[in-house]
Amino acid sequence: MPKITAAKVIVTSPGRNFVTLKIETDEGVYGLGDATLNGRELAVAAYLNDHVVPCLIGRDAHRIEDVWQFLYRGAYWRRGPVTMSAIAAVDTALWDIKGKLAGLPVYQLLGGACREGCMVYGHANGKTIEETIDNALHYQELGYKAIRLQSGVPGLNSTYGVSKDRYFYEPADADLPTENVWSTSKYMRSVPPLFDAARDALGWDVHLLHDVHHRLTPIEAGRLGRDLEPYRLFWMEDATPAEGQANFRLIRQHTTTPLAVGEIFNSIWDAKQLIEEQLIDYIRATVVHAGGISHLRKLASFADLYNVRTGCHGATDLSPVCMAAALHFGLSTTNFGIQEYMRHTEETDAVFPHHYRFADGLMHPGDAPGLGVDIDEELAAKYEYKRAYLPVNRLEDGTMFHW
Ligand code: GCO
Ligand code: MG
Repeated sequence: MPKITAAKVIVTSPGRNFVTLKIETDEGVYGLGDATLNGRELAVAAYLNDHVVPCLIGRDAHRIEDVWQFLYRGAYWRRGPVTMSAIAAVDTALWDIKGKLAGLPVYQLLGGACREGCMVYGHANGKTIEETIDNALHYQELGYKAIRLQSGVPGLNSTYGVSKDRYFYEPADADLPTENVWSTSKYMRSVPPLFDAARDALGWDVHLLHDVHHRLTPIEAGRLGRDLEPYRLFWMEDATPAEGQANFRLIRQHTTTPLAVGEIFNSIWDAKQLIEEQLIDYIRATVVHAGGISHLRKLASFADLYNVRTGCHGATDLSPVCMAAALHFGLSTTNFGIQEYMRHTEETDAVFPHHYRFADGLMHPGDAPGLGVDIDEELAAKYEYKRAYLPVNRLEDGTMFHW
């Protein structure tokens, strides 16, 4: 049996913070797992260092499910983003090790490819509709089959999803949280014209997506979904906060626009009712925040019974290690729907050399044994952790609101 001999937590900030777990074995093979929790990175690093790593030493690296259950049931305190990101990192690293020892890419261990590649969506955004459409046309030229559109809201200074950079959307950019101002009525008026213009400019062969970022009440979301029906969206994301899963019943009663939710979920229990009652069409939980490849597979199999497909979160705060894991998962999961893809900066790509590739709107994890992603530790050590927060949001009268 390959015995775990060491595990270390690597914190690096090549443009943004990442936490990576590296598990070593006595067979000379190591595995990597992403443990990044945006804006709360050091909590997971401490959880791993202080409470998980000591329990790993000496264990059989092949017993992925047993280790998962040990960390989940054994902690007594179940679920939660910190715990589940830590467990995810261990789980992902162990799949990486198993693949390397078997000489196979992880997707082969998960049942093999169900498709040629994973359809991904890119992010087009701009301060104005024109700028957003211009950006979307560029993605179309690059071969993307699906594009998410976010545009500035007239009358508001800054809007979620509208980046300072053409390719990289990075909201966690301040030493203390930036405060933004929000108006639901201004926002609601601004979205249908964006998609109207988008269909005129981009045609009907491209999938269009939009992220509401948990900012509407269920009835407001129902109205927006209905207003967007003529533009046939691929999905409307995070229409309302999903802690109360039954909230989605009301949205469903009012619109046929497909619904996606779950980037902040960390367990199958967060989505149970949403899936069983078919209140959503896509589940966005992903490898790093939802307990790793093992737990996500259970979630996807459950979702498959209810016609819900996957649409994993893939923003820049999910490291290339998570991206690779998500692609192995997506390639081998029958009810895969789409994968979010926000390109990482060159600095990040240099710290995490990887085999995954993009062509014609699809991504493939590559055929290197394991996950096919590595970490250049010497380079990683050059980028020191830098505290960075996500912004917060207030209504125009100063009331604290959802970000
Ligand atoms: C998305 C997300 C991100 C998150 C970010 C939080 O759809 O990609 O909403 O932009 O806000 O990943 O860390
Ligand atoms: Mg989102």
